[in-house]
Amino acid sequence: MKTLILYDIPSKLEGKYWSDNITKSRQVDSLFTPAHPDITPWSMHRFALGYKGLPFQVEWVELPDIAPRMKEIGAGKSKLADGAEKYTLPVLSDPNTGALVTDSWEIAEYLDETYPEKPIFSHKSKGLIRAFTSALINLLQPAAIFPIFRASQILNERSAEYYIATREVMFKRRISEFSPEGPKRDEHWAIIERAFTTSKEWYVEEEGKWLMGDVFSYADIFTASVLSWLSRVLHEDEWEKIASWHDGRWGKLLADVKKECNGI
Ligand SMILES: N[C@@H](CCC(=O)N[C@@H](CS)C(=O)NCC(=O)O)C(=O)O
Repeated sequence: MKTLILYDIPSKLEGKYWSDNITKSRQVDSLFTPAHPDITPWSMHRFALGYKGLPFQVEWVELPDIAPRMKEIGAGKSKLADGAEKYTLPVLSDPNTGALVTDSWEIAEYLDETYPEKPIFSHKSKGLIRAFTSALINLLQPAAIFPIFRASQILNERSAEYYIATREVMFKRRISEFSPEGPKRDEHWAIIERAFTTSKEWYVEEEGKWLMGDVFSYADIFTASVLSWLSRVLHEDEWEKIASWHDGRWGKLLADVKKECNGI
């Protein structure tokens, strides 16, 4: 089997990946106002590839190089919330089939259809999982600007410059005003905590560590991707706080998903 290629954006962090900036796949775009970027915890692809045991390598592309590089390889654009189209990552190239897939949700669907052996959308759950991912993102969306602010601090210089400039336009404010310490930051924390409290209520509906009880699915990959993103971009003490909520549930879920996905 030939190695799949995942195009991803590097960071200064060890291992480079940070995934998840807040951008989200097509299925939730329509729920967002253009002023707010959506959430795409990209680790989802790493997790999905790892879960299925597919060999892959990452080609790192700095943010300002995404459009020229994607044009060069012939990748498609993503549709944004406002209907505009833009070259974005992640993009997956599969030399086994010749497929070149843009957009997180499309990548997840492609992987499950092409490599069905260990399904991530079993029991005809795709529609429900899509609704779940939208719901989770919408809970977090109003606080996304806080991790976005932190993400600007972990990118390599060229990407950081591009990211700050484009996100300042997107949010119509200076980066220093994204999540200033004090009441604004506290509000962001309260939103994040509420989002995870609601998620916990969804998770405890079934017995077992996964959202679907004993059945591992893309829903868990997605939740873990959000957690992975937070764990990468936030400061250590900030991530520790989230990891410890609800008796350590979120730190444990991330560790469990990583294990399930062969250590990815
Ligand atoms: N709907 C796409 C959105 C992906 C997305 O927005 N990616 C951002 C990551 S920062 C991107 O590549 N942005 C390019 C840019 O800002 O120019 C998906 O879910 O894959």
